[in-house]
Amino acid sequence: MPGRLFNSDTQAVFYNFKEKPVQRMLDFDYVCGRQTPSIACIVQPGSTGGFHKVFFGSTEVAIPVYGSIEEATRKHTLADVFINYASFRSAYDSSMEALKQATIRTVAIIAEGVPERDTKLLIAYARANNKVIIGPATVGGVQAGAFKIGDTAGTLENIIDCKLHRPGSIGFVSKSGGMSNEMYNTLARTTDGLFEGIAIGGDTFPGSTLSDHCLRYQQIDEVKMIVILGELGGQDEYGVVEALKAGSITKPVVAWVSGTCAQLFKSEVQFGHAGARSGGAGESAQAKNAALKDAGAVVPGSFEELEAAIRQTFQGLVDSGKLEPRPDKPAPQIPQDLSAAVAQGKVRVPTHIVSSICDDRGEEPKYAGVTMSELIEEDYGVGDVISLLWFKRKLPKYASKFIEMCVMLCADHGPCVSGAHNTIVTSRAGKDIVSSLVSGLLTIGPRFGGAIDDAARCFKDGHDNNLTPHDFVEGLKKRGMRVPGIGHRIKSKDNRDKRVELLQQFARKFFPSTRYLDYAVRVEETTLQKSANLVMNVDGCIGALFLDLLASSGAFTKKEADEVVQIGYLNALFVVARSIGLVGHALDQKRMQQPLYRHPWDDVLYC
Ligand code: Q5B
Repeated sequence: MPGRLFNSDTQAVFYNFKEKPVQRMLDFDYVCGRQTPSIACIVQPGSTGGFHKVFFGSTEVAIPVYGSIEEATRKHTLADVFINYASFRSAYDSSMEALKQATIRTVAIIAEGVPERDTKLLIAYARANNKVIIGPATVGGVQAGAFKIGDTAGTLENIIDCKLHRPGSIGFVSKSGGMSNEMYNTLARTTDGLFEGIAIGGDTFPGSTLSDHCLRYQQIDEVKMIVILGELGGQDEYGVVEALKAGSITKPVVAWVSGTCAQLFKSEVQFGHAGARSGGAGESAQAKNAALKDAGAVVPGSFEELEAAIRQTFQGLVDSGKLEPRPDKPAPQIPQDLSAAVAQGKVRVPTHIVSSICDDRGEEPKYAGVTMSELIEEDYGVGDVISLLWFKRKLPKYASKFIEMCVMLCADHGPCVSGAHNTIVTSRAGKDIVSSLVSGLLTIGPRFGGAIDDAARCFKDGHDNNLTPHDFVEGLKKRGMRVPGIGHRIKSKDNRDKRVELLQQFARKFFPSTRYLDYAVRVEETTLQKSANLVMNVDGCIGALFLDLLASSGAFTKKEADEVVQIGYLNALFVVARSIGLVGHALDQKRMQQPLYRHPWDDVLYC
């Protein structure tokens, strides 16, 4: 196994994008003073490429993203570490593929639960090809001041507290990732800090062993002392024992094997890690601690005494002149993420959007303060939902019923009207439902379906200014305007629009007042004298009745009612309603597999 795995130029291929560990690696780089980010590229299986933006200090950098390991390693030949965040299901395939890349020397496998058989195959390949596996089931490792794998050592505050932004003199290896964090802290308090730390992972068959890393530390000059944290279960610690006895490790070793409490249990105990199981006597923490002590390691009497043992051993090296403590250096301040600073109330940021109708932040969304549960429990209808989201209030029952009637009665008017025609042609051109719907909706305007707002404005103006219907009609004519809400292509004096009749009947029965409708009817009497098809149409009827609703329901102030008319809410009723029919027409054409529409030549006057 090679001695040194990392330095301050080491770069990694990060497999299976995970935002937090990627950003944490780059934050570590920044506090270490690295010149280049430690992640050369990201492999996102199946991706078509692109970039991922991350902070490198206070500026952003773009890290290339590739869809395959082969492409990533071909394009980033200097990246020799592969950090594998694949799940336990795919960790074997991706790790093996990475090991087979000539440029990759070290593979860190984060996943827990990788089948032991798979791990053994990976180990065999790695050993045969002089490559290093860290893990599976590991948090990774760190070379202080140089390179860090994924989430190792936790938050930036912890990293700085543990002095990991600059190198110390201790080589550390443990099985547990969580305990390695604990030990980095201990080492920062008792020594000049960590040089390199590796968590080999808690599986029964780790990709690299405690002794593998101790033997590496033996080769690294900057490592002056080795600290080992083993655990009960397995034989791994005996590799260190052998190396000590054989003289392959000559640097001072302080070791502790945790799990001594297993003896207090009557039956076999399984701790958190797959490999942490009290098996035969030789696998107990007591046996391994004794063997390590016997081989020359400093082994304290309990975990509580480990800190003192490390401190004394380190001090002994300093006192004997074998170790000159590495200097501390202040870590650069890293800018705080905006979201974290906002959460802590440290900064305030102006919002870019103001919204007042729907709040989706709580347990359940609210429409104008009414929860989804209330909508269902209290039997709200579509008219109530429109009232809440458009008018921000609950209207009287008759008013929301009226809105629902408008939606129902305007939902469709056959295939020949402008909107349906467009939708049918679009659907037959092979376009999707949304495109077909939208092409129909785009015909809604002053002549077709979109005359409701103008009808309301004009009838309000005529009524409120006491214009006689005659003066009202003639006044618009003088301005070259048609009366909005009057006239229909097929409806006439003797063929009234049933929709208009139904709406009028309802309003006369339930509305407190229908004075605007009455005015519109008198206008209609005037226009019908001109031509039989100048009837009040559905747009005109809805426009006039909405004026009555706004004025007489008691739900709106005069100012609010004027605003509704001025902004123009009411064409939207036709839009909502007719969307139902247009979707129906689009689906109808597809269901019947209608071919591309082409208008016949003989129906066109070529001039
Ligand atoms: N004249 C609707 O016109 C239509 C006049 C008028 C004074 C008028 C026309 C109009 C105002 C807009 C309006 C909503 C274009 C209609 C709807 C939904 C629908 C549709 C469906 C559905 C029909 C003949 C003569 C001319 C004109 C005069 C016509 N309208 N004068 N005020 N309002 N109305 N739109 O039949 O002297 O010969 O030049 O613009 O309210 O869209 O079902 O089909 O549910 O889908 O084509 O109900 O009324 O009449 O244009 O040949 O005019 O009457 O000035 O006089 P027509 P034109 P002159 S509801």
